[in-house]
Amino acid sequence: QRPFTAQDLTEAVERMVTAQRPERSRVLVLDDDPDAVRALGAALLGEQVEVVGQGDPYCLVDALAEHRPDLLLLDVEMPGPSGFDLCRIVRSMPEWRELPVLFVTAHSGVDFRVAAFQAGADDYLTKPVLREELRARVRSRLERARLTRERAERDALTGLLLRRPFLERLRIRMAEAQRQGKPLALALLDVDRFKQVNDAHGHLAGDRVLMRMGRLLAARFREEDLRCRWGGEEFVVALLGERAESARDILARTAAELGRLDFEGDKGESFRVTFSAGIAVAPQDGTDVEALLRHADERLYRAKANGRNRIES
Ligand code: GH3
Ligand code: MG
Ligand code: MG
Ligand code: MG
Ligand code: MG
Repeated sequence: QRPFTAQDLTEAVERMVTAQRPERSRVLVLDDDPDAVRALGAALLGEQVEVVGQGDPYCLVDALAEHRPDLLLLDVEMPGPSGFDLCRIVRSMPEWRELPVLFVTAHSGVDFRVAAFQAGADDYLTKPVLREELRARVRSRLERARLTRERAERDALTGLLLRRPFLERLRIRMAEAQRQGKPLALALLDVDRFKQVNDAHGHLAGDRVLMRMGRLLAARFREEDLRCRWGGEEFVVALLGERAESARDILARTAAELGRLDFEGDKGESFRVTFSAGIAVAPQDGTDVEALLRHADERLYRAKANGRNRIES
């Protein structure tokens, strides 16, 4: 065992801080009045947001591309296109269709408010804006948007990460592991003879197996282990550091646990399932995602060829 160093402590504290600190969101304020932009920025001071101002309504599309905001505060009366026109444009852009848009305007008439929502607004505030109310509304919109994004990254059946968000996180994790000189294990899991499970016991029973796999991977692995539904009845797990060394044991325990479960088929019959897995480890098997996946896949193939219900590493 290596002694615990000051560097370890710094890293541990950093991890705690980053884990607690939600990612800073970006708010774009579009208002032709610079004082209004400044006032909104000041009102949001101290929130976990970065505020970017834009005074020219013709620059909205460019500003979206440049700043990639999580929320838009929009004025109504501007020279050129009105805030309503701009909101309709935002709603017509596939990439920004779901961007939270809050109108902030001096107009308080009901016709204006109705027009705002017809243009696609999410919320409407009148100037002078009450600071606490603005903060509360912005916070609530951002939180909602974050949950929507999070759900979009996960598979509905198993609750595990989808392939793309998984790969994004994995690339970051691999670079980290390499920098810190830590190993990283990648395991590819594939349910054995799953087509037969569906054929013999019904698709719904098959779905229940996949759901159970998702729960098992969620329970037996840690959030930082990155668990993904790769597709169909295939899953990928990435384990970092000391857990990479014991990846095989962890997977063997998971396999044993799955093997003990009784599933119910569509005629009330009970059945059991197994999986096969291939493990590849960085840096021995390579230091990029593609190399690891290739090795893990070869070993998974070997596990299948050698009779299934096996883990090859
Ligand atoms: P092997 O042991 O070689 O992996 O055989 P297998 O039958 O598991 O492999 P194969 O790739 O031939 O079949 C996978 C099956 O998984 C085929 C497909 O219909 C089924 N499948 C994929 N996604 C789902 C799903 O979401 N639900 C259910 N019930 N079945 C699925
Ligand atoms: Mg104005
Ligand atoms: Mg398969
Ligand atoms: Mg299979
Ligand atoms: Mg197959």
